[in-house]
Amino acid sequence: MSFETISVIGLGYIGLPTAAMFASRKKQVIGVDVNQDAVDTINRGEIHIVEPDLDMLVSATVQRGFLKAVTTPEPSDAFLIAVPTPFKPIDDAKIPEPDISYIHNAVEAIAPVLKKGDLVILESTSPVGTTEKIAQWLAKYRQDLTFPQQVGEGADINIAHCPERVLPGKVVTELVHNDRVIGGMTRRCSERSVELYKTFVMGDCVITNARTAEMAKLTENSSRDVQIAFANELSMICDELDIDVWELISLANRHPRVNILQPGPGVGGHCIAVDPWFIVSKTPDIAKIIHTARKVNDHKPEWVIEKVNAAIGSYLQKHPEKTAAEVTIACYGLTFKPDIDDLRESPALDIANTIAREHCGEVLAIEPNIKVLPDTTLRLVTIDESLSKTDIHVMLVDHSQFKKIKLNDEFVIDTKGIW
Ligand code: SAJ
Repeated sequence: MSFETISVIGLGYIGLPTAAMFASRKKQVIGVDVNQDAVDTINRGEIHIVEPDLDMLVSATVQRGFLKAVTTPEPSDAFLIAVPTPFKPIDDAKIPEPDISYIHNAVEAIAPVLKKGDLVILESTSPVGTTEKIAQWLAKYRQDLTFPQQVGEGADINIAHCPERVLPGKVVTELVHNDRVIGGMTRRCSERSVELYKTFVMGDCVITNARTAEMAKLTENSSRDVQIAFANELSMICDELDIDVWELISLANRHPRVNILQPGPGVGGHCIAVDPWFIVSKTPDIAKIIHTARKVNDHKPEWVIEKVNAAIGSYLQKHPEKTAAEVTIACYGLTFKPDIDDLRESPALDIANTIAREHCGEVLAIEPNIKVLPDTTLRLVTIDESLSKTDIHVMLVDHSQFKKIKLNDEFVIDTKGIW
């Protein structure tokens, strides 16, 4: 049986582009989201997130009648779950625990409309064992249907984990061209999933089991986190030893088997700073490197703030006629990485907010990708205004606009090495 109607549960950074991609291949796509505003926006052919080329895709598919958004699931041949999997609020002493309640809610919502032959795919990054949990929850809600854990290959409902792996800012291209890991609970579950993704995926669809697929996704992001932690640790060591870390890394990377990533103000976003905890919380006694990398990356913003405080001290020593209240600090960039508008888990935003809270003088923010700042005392200014009045410049995100700035000032903290 082929897939005529496909539902995508969760219309965020992954769900909406995925829904639009299926719709662009002339599938009937039903996007489901609990956020009525997002649903209304999409049904007008507009988008509520920023992602290159997504606006055209959504507008065209809605206009042609292939994509619609609703708040309650409707019957479909396949259901893709792409809801957030954050971690629970923690007290400092503990390891953050994943929060899979959004997945549970999504499963509860689709259960009543499931029918024999349907495929359920978990796309959200999830702790190992979540796909099996979904199967158990569904079996509890729908005792009239059979599931892979009960009958194996011949189950009424097929279930798989196919983690999303696309890079924010390049989602539309990467959805089509990246390889996909397909972790079915049975061979049949995997084969049905490959059939579905082959609607638009040009990369390879590589089959494994659900647990390995869950771990593959967590491993990819943890590997990057560990590599960035190495770069961040080097940057702090080099500062202590008076060595230019950027020059050091470019020299070391000339070795044919060395490829060190770039240090920065810390690691942000909703993936790399979160997913490694899903491994650490499951295997806390074994996941030592992954845990330490998280701690190194999470510590980096504090280190940057210490550098800013030291710079204020040096500035006042050099300008004894001034008081701290007369020192203006500018923070360049607030998003979690360059050339996007996403502030989630952004170390740059945390650093800028902390400086604004602790410094008695003026703190400016320059963020070309954001028009209105969320709850903060920072004042958004243009690059020109900042250059005309700032005493201490703090480079936090290497947006393309900032690379053109030529600074001759003495008091510069450049966490990205672009000046
Ligand atoms: N960063 C550095 N130094 C570097 C590279 C990145 O400090 O050399 C920082 C960035 O500034 C940012 C954070 O790391 O704060 C994460 O940025 P990123 O570009 O590495 O990754 P994300 O979070 O945008 O997307 C990642 C991707 N995963 C991998 O590259 C292994 C993407 O493919 C995943 O789909 C995505 O996570 C996800 O949704 O899980």
